[in-house]
Amino acid sequence: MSAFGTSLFINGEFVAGEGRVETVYEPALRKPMAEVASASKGQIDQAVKAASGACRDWSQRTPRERSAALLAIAAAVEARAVTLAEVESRNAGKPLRFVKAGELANVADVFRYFGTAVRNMPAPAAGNYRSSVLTSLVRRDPIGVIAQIAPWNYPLLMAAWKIAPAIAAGNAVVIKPSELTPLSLLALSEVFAEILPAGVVNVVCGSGPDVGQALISHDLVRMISLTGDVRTGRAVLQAAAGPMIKRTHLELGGKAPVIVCEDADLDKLVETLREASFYNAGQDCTAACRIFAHRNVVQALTDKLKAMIGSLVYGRPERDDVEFGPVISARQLERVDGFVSRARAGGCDVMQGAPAESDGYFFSPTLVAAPIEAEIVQKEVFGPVLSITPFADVRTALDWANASEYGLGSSVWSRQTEQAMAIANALEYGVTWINTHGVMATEMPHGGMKNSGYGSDLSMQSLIDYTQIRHIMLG
Ligand code: TXE
Repeated sequence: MSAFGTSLFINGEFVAGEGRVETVYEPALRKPMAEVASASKGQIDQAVKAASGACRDWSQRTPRERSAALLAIAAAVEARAVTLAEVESRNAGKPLRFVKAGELANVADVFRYFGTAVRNMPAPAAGNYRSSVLTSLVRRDPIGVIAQIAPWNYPLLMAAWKIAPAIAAGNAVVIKPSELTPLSLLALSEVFAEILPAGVVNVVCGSGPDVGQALISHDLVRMISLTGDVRTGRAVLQAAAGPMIKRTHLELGGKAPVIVCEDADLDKLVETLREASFYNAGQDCTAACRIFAHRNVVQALTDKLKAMIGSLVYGRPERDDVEFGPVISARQLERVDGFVSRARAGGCDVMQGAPAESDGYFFSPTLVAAPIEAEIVQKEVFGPVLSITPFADVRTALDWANASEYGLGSSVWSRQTEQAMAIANALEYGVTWINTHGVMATEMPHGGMKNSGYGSDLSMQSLIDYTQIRHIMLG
């Protein structure tokens, strides 16, 4: 049975939600796209119990068997890439050509990578550390039921980042997509229904405070993984400190600084920022959103950025010439507009690209020249907005970057490798790029520091994060 738009996926079956009905919008049109009935409290309980039951068998499967399932999911994603991309593009407002060629390929790659990685996890050591016993073994075991809360900016890709390592490691999951973008994960659940044993992956839809909160508070949940706002991260930590203590894995956004030294290649930088700042309408936790530029190059850089922003093409996601689409919702549009309006009212110089079409939640690409203390330089805007602030010496730029509450993505631009490396080493950020920005590799860890959270997505490290280390001593 098709899940699209109307169902939950619990214990291998598509079932109608018994909770509140949420209208899901198409942001490029400001129009409803589907009605999705949320999970009731009883259905959340059923999903968690289904995961708990499925875990008993799934956790005992060999890496080879689990790997085969993940590789089959990757192939099925590729076979359905066009349909999945169309759903994702309409619901999240992303240019269809990028979703087809980039994001869906990455979803398949993530399942394929973790399907391979789990067979390459080294067996932990055995040894003897006391004369009175025979040996000590270290095991890396699954944790159990993982509650996963996914965001709306990359609905399917973030779901893949969460589900693939968790099930590869032998856990079972109950995942809640964002109430704004549940449709692509419901469509992908048809693949889970065909390939995975019932209960290994369960999908419950609904709002954060309602369905999300009930899910993360459930006593059978052993770990909570979230990609979302800092405020939501705090709700997760509180739920984790309930009657049953839970592990947590948090990715809570960022405010990526771009430190531009006097000798930086400005043309390469501007070409990179075209995508690194504006892909997905800037709704990206590592988006290059605040430039700290040496005062001797700030004017030249501002001129080049203005020209680039003036040439950016944005609009309806099905057009094959657009670089980005609308922001996700009326609320996000209001939020982004609020930041820019307050910057303008506070005396910042605001430069914008082509005016936005009014039929969708579009926001014109924007450059704001602002002092370091301005709200727009300090807070996560999550829209197609870039700020630029001059500095006199690199030490100041480094101090500004490290004073941030966030610590996820950052980049350094300099032709002198030693200078760039010294700055990169001193940055308190989980990811630092040198002379590039925003490039990801499935094999490399992605995660933050400070209010950006902790725990790694992608890489062998993520697989390790979804396991529990155990010691068994043989007397
Ligand atoms: O996030 P929420 P919002 C940042 C970004 C954005 C801001 C607000 O700055 O402008 O957050 O976005 C679920 N228990 N990021 O309000 O609410 C929610 O249903 C359990 C950065 O939309 O955190 C959704 O599934 N779940 C970010 C998910 O949390 C709860 C991605 C994320 O939405 C919950 C998204 C609760 N009490 C926003 N409350 C990134 N790190 O990339 C909410 N949720």
